[in-house]
Amino acid sequence: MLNIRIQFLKDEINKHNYNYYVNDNPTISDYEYDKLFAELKQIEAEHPELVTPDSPTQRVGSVSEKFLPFTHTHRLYSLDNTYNYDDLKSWYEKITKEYGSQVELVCELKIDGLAIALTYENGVFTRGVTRGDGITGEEITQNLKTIKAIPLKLKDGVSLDVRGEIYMPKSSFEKLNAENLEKGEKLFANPRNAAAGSLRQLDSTITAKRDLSMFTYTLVNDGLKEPPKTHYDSIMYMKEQGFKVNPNIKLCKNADEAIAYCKEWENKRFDLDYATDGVVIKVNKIAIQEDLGFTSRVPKWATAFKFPPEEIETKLLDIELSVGKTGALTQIGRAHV
Ligand code: 0OW
Repeated sequence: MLNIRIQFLKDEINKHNYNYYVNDNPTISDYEYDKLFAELKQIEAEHPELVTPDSPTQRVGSVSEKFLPFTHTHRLYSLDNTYNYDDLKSWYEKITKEYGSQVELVCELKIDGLAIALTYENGVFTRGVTRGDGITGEEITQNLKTIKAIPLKLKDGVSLDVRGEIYMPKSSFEKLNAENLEKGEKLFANPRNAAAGSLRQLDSTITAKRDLSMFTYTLVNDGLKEPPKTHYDSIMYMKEQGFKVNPNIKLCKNADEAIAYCKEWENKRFDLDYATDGVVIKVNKIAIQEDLGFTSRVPKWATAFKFPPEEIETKLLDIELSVGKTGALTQIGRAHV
C-alpha cells in the first residue's frame, strides 16, 4: 500500500515539475504541489529505506568538500565561428560539394550559458559533469539535481547521455543582482557568469535557490537500439523522453534558409528571457556528419554564426583609485549593467 502511494507521489510530483519547468505550463496550484511534496517527505522520513535517487525530494541535497574530476566518455567539442553571411555560404558550399545541393541544416539559437554532460542509466539521472576543457570536467551531479528542467527519470528506461546548456533566465539574473546589490554582495556581470557561479557552489542548497534551467542539444545515441538518423529527430527524441529543448530550433533546407533564420533572430532574440550570442548551424543527416567528422577541436559539420556583440548601456557607479607597486595610480570604474 505504502509503496503504491509513494510511487504515485513521486510520479505525480515529477510530472508537475515537467509541466512547470520543461513545458512552462503548470497544471496544479503551488498549494496542491506543496501538499503532495510534504506528504512524500513525511513518508520518506518515516521510511528512509523507501527513498530512491529519482525521488523529487532528492533534488535539494548536500554540501560537498570539492568537485571531483571526471573524464567524458565522448568529448565535448567547441564550434568554429562565422561572422558574416558570405562566410556561412562558403562553409556550406565547402562541406556539401560532394553531397549534391540541398543538404538539410538544423538551426539552433546559441544559448549563452555553460555546457554540461548528463548521464542516464536505465532511465535514471546518475551523473552530471561540467564541460571543463571538453575532455575532463567536474562532477556536479548534486547541484544539477536541483535544476527542475533536468528530468530525474526518463519516459522509457533507456541508458543514454545528453549534452546541453545550463542558463539563468535574464529576469532571474536581474533579480539576483538587485538582491546582491541590496545586500552589498558582488554583482554578476552577465547571466552566464551568474549561472556558472551558481553551479560551482559546494553547497547545493545555494544552487537550489538560484533559478537555473537547461536546453539540451546533443544526444549521444550509441546505446540506443534504433539511433535517430537525423539531428532533428534526435532533438525530438530528447523532447519525447522529457528533456527541455529550445522551441525555436528550425529544420532548414539549405544555407539560404539558415541565413534567413539568423536575420530573423538577430534582433528578435532580445525579446527572449535567455541570453544568446549566435546561431549554431548543423548538418541534419547523421550519416553526413559522420562522413565529415571533426578537426582536433571542432566538428566540420557545424558552425556557430555569431551575432555582433550587443552594445549595452552601463551606469558608472564609482571610480576607485588603485595604487600600484611603483606608486602609479590606476582609475577603476565600477559600472552596473
Ligand atoms: N550553446 C549552444 C550550443 C548548441 C555542439 C555539438 C557539436 C559541437 C557543439 O546553444 N545549441 N549546440 C551545440 O552543439 N553546442 C552549443 O554550445 C557549445 C558548448 C561549448 C561550445 C559551444 O558553445
